[in-house]
Amino acid sequence: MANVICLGPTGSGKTLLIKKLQNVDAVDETSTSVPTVGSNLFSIHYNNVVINIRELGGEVAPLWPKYYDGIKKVIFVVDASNLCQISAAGVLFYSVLADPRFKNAKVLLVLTKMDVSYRQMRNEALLILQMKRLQTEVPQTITIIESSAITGEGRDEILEWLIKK
Ligand SMILES: Nc1nc2c(ncn2[C@@H]2O[C@H](COP(=O)(O)OP(=O)(O)OP(=O)(O)O)[C@@H](O)[C@H]2O)c(=O)[nH]1
Ligand SMILES: [Mg+2]
Repeated sequence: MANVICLGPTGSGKTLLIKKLQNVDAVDETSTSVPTVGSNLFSIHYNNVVINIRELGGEVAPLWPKYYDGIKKVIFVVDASNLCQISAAGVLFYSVLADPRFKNAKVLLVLTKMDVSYRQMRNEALLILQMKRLQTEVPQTITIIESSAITGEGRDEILEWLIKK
Protein backbone atom coordinates (compact mmCIF):
# COMPACT_ATOMS: atom_id res chain seq x y z
CA MET A 1 0.00 0.00 0.00
CA ALA A 2 1.32 3.41 -0.96
CA ASN A 3 0.53 6.33 1.32
CA VAL A 4 2.39 8.79 -0.86
CA ILE A 5 0.79 10.01 -4.06
CA CYS A 6 2.48 11.84 -6.93
CA LEU A 7 0.30 14.07 -9.10
CA GLY A 8 0.75 16.73 -11.76
CA PRO A 9 -0.12 17.55 -15.38
CA THR A 10 0.78 15.12 -18.12
CA GLY A 11 4.38 15.49 -19.18
CA SER A 12 5.34 17.48 -16.09
CA GLY A 13 8.06 14.94 -15.25
CA LYS A 14 6.66 12.68 -12.51
CA THR A 15 7.79 9.30 -13.84
CA LEU A 16 11.32 10.38 -14.66
CA LEU A 17 11.69 12.12 -11.30
CA ILE A 18 10.58 9.04 -9.35
CA LYS A 19 12.97 6.87 -11.38
CA LYS A 20 15.76 9.25 -10.44
CA LEU A 21 14.74 9.02 -6.78
CA GLN A 22 14.86 5.22 -7.05
CA ASN A 23 18.28 5.09 -8.66
CA VAL A 24 20.51 8.07 -9.29
CA ASP A 25 22.24 6.29 -12.19
CA ALA A 26 19.05 5.22 -13.94
CA VAL A 27 18.32 8.58 -15.55
CA ASP A 28 20.54 10.80 -17.68
CA GLU A 29 20.15 13.15 -20.65
CA THR A 30 19.46 10.17 -22.95
CA SER A 31 16.48 8.96 -20.89
CA THR A 32 13.00 9.01 -22.32
CA SER A 33 9.62 8.41 -20.81
CA VAL A 34 6.14 7.56 -22.03
CA PRO A 35 2.91 8.99 -20.60
CA THR A 36 1.60 7.03 -17.63
CA VAL A 37 -1.69 5.41 -18.51
CA GLY A 38 -3.61 5.25 -15.25
CA SER A 39 -1.36 4.60 -12.29
CA ASN A 40 2.18 3.37 -11.53
CA LEU A 41 3.44 2.02 -8.22
CA PHE A 42 7.09 2.60 -7.30
CA SER A 43 9.18 1.46 -4.34
CA ILE A 44 12.12 3.58 -3.30
CA HIS A 45 14.79 2.25 -0.95
CA TYR A 46 16.54 4.98 1.00
CA ASN A 47 18.42 4.84 4.30
CA ASN A 48 16.95 1.41 5.10
CA VAL A 49 13.44 2.74 4.59
CA VAL A 50 11.10 1.59 1.84
CA ILE A 51 8.90 4.35 0.46
CA ASN A 52 5.98 3.39 -1.74
CA ILE A 53 4.71 6.03 -4.14
CA ARG A 54 1.74 5.89 -6.43
CA GLU A 55 2.04 8.05 -9.54
CA LEU A 56 -1.18 8.98 -11.30
CA GLY A 57 -0.88 10.07 -14.92
CA GLY A 58 -1.99 13.56 -15.87
CA GLU A 59 -4.27 12.10 -18.52
CA VAL A 60 -6.47 10.57 -15.83
CA ALA A 61 -6.74 13.68 -13.63
CA PRO A 62 -10.53 13.29 -13.38
CA LEU A 63 -9.93 9.91 -11.71
CA TRP A 64 -7.25 11.03 -9.23
CA PRO A 65 -9.69 11.41 -6.28
CA LYS A 66 -10.41 7.65 -6.39
CA TYR A 67 -6.93 7.20 -4.90
CA TYR A 68 -6.95 9.82 -2.14
CA ASP A 69 -8.08 7.64 0.80
CA GLY A 70 -5.35 7.02 3.36
CA ILE A 71 -2.79 9.27 1.67
CA LYS A 72 -0.42 11.03 4.10
CA LYS A 73 1.86 12.83 1.65
CA VAL A 74 1.17 14.50 -1.67
CA ILE A 75 3.84 15.37 -4.22
CA PHE A 76 2.67 17.74 -6.93
CA VAL A 77 5.06 18.04 -9.87
CA VAL A 78 5.10 21.10 -12.11
CA ASP A 79 7.27 21.66 -15.20
CA ALA A 80 9.16 24.85 -14.35
CA SER A 81 10.46 25.19 -17.90
CA ASN A 82 6.99 25.65 -19.34
CA LEU A 83 5.42 28.81 -17.95
CA CYS A 84 2.58 28.72 -20.50
CA GLN A 85 1.25 25.54 -18.96
CA ILE A 86 1.74 26.57 -15.39
CA SER A 87 -1.49 28.37 -14.61
CA ALA A 88 -3.44 25.28 -15.66
CA ALA A 89 -1.20 23.30 -13.31
CA GLY A 90 -2.08 25.76 -10.55
CA VAL A 91 -5.79 25.19 -11.03
CA LEU A 92 -5.24 21.44 -10.73
CA PHE A 93 -3.06 21.90 -7.67
CA TYR A 94 -5.71 23.99 -5.95
CA SER A 95 -8.39 21.36 -6.58
CA VAL A 96 -6.11 18.69 -5.11
CA LEU A 97 -5.40 20.73 -1.96
CA ALA A 98 -9.09 21.48 -1.51
CA ASP A 99 -9.97 17.81 -1.07
CA PRO A 100 -10.99 17.30 2.58
CA ARG A 101 -9.03 14.03 2.74
CA PHE A 102 -5.83 16.03 2.31
CA LYS A 103 -6.58 18.45 5.15
CA ASN A 104 -3.77 17.01 7.28
CA ALA A 105 -1.55 15.81 4.45
CA LYS A 106 2.04 16.91 3.98
CA VAL A 107 2.35 18.65 0.63
CA LEU A 108 5.42 18.98 -1.57
CA LEU A 109 5.43 21.16 -4.66
CA VAL A 110 8.23 20.12 -7.01
CA LEU A 111 9.36 22.55 -9.69
CA THR A 112 11.14 20.20 -12.02
CA LYS A 113 13.10 20.34 -15.31
CA MET A 114 15.28 22.99 -13.72
CA ASP A 115 18.06 21.86 -16.09
CA VAL A 116 16.15 23.52 -18.93
CA SER A 117 14.74 26.39 -16.93
CA TYR A 118 16.26 29.67 -15.78
CA ARG A 119 16.88 30.27 -12.10
CA GLN A 120 14.67 33.31 -12.25
CA MET A 121 11.79 31.29 -13.68
CA ARG A 122 11.30 29.76 -10.24
CA ASN A 123 9.96 33.07 -8.97
CA GLU A 124 7.83 33.60 -12.04
CA ALA A 125 6.44 30.09 -11.70
CA LEU A 126 5.52 30.70 -8.05
CA LEU A 127 3.94 34.01 -9.02
CA ILE A 128 1.79 32.44 -11.72
CA LEU A 129 0.82 29.67 -9.33
CA GLN A 130 -0.22 32.43 -6.91
CA MET A 131 1.61 30.57 -4.18
CA LYS A 132 1.42 33.40 -1.63
CA ARG A 133 -2.32 33.62 -1.97
CA LEU A 134 -2.76 29.86 -2.15
CA GLN A 135 -0.84 29.42 1.07
CA THR A 136 -3.31 31.65 2.91
CA GLU A 137 -6.30 29.75 1.58
CA VAL A 138 -5.38 26.12 2.12
CA PRO A 139 -4.81 24.38 5.47
CA GLN A 140 -1.60 22.62 4.46
CA THR A 141 1.89 24.06 4.66
CA ILE A 142 3.49 23.61 1.28
CA THR A 143 7.16 22.71 0.92
CA ILE A 144 8.74 23.78 -2.37
CA ILE A 145 11.74 22.03 -3.93
CA GLU A 146 13.40 22.65 -7.29
CA SER A 147 14.62 19.58 -9.11
CA SER A 148 15.83 17.96 -12.27
CA ALA A 149 15.56 14.28 -13.11
CA ILE A 150 18.52 14.73 -15.44
CA THR A 151 21.04 16.37 -13.13
CA GLY A 152 19.68 15.00 -9.85
CA GLU A 153 19.19 18.48 -8.42
CA GLY A 154 16.78 18.34 -5.49
CA ARG A 155 16.99 14.55 -5.20
CA ASP A 156 18.40 14.45 -1.66
CA GLU A 157 15.98 17.08 -0.44
CA ILE A 158 13.00 15.18 -1.82
CA LEU A 159 14.19 11.90 -0.28
CA GLU A 160 14.63 13.59 3.09
CA TRP A 161 11.15 15.06 2.85
CA LEU A 162 9.78 11.61 2.05
CA ILE A 163 11.28 9.90 5.10
CA LYS A 164 10.45 12.75 7.49
CA LYS A 165 7.64 11.90 9.91
N1 LIG B 1 15.06 18.25 -19.49
C1 LIG B 1 14.29 17.52 -18.70
N2 LIG B 1 13.31 16.76 -19.22
C2 LIG B 1 12.52 16.04 -18.39
C3 LIG B 1 12.73 16.07 -16.97
N3 LIG B 1 11.79 15.26 -16.41
C4 LIG B 1 11.07 14.76 -17.43
N4 LIG B 1 11.49 15.21 -18.63
C5 LIG B 1 10.91 14.89 -19.96
O1 LIG B 1 9.55 15.26 -19.95
C6 LIG B 1 8.75 14.31 -20.61
C7 LIG B 1 7.64 13.81 -19.71
O2 LIG B 1 8.21 13.17 -18.58
P1 LIG B 1 7.40 12.11 -17.70
O3 LIG B 1 8.23 11.85 -16.49
O4 LIG B 1 6.98 10.95 -18.49
O5 LIG B 1 6.11 12.96 -17.31
P2 LIG B 1 4.87 12.52 -16.40
O6 LIG B 1 4.60 13.64 -15.47
O7 LIG B 1 5.13 11.19 -15.79
O8 LIG B 1 3.65 12.45 -17.44
P3 LIG B 1 2.29 11.57 -17.36
O9 LIG B 1 2.66 10.22 -16.89
O10 LIG B 1 1.74 11.60 -18.73
O11 LIG B 1 1.36 12.28 -16.42
C8 LIG B 1 9.70 13.21 -21.08
O12 LIG B 1 10.02 13.43 -22.43
C9 LIG B 1 10.90 13.38 -20.20
O13 LIG B 1 12.08 12.95 -20.82
C10 LIG B 1 13.78 16.89 -16.45
O14 LIG B 1 14.03 17.01 -15.23
N5 LIG B 1 14.52 17.59 -17.35
MG1 LIG C 1 4.22 9.40 -15.84
